[in-house]
Amino acid sequence: MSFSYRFSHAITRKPSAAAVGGLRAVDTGAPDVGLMAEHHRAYVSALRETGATVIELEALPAYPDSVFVEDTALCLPQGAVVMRPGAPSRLGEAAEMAPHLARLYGKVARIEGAQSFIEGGDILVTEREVLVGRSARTNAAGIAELAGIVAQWGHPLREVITPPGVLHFKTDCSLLDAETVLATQRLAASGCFADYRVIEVAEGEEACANTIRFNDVVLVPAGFPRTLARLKDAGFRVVEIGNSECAKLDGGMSCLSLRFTPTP
Ligand code: CIR
Repeated sequence: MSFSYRFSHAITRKPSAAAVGGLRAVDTGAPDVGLMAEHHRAYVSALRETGATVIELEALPAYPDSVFVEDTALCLPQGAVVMRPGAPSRLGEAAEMAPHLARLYGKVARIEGAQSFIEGGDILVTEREVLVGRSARTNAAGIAELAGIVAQWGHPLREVITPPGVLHFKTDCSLLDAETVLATQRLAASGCFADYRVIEVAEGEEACANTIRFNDVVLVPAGFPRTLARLKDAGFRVVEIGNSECAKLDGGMSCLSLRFTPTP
């Protein structure tokens, strides 16, 4: 099947000038939005080169973090679930995404509880399960709601822990194929990938853990040569994409797209 890394579609959203005000754990300076847009164009081209249809949504200046579309939804072959981001400034981004997904899937499910919070960055979909990390953005109520929805579609959900101080579960890991994940040493040590083959990012290159396997390529942030070599040695076709500006907002490769194959 390989629904967890082969996709017909992706949705991205262009960055806006408002990205300078995006959320960040540590302020390392404002992102250069011109350079961010250049990196974003390279990202979209790399997705398109795999043969996928990429729907590029217009920038949403009212939401400084809206380039990070992954957090607004979970897309599975059977349906899409609109999230409830735990960051108050990002809640409205999910509502902005819903009609686009409804058009592609016919309808969407939603996380609705007033106390339920969950962001797509905390969700790793593999061929056999949906892993969700509890984090500062994703709580037990949000995870329980999602579990009920995806169970109806035949996907077991396993709750895991996002390492303390790490924004999202997938800040520290990514899926490479049906059996293999790329992970930081700190996340791998938690044991959550005991049933998978793990390739660890090189020490000091933790910011390279967030990649995406998209059809035949793995998109990785540029500037992490030792991890890049590990991926190549393991046989993956790797494309490097500049991420210096999104990194200032704690964003990486997965955050910049929703990836899916809708079956209306
Ligand atoms: C935020 O803090 O929400 C954004 N500045 C970064 C979101 C990154 N998204 C992701 O990892 N899925």
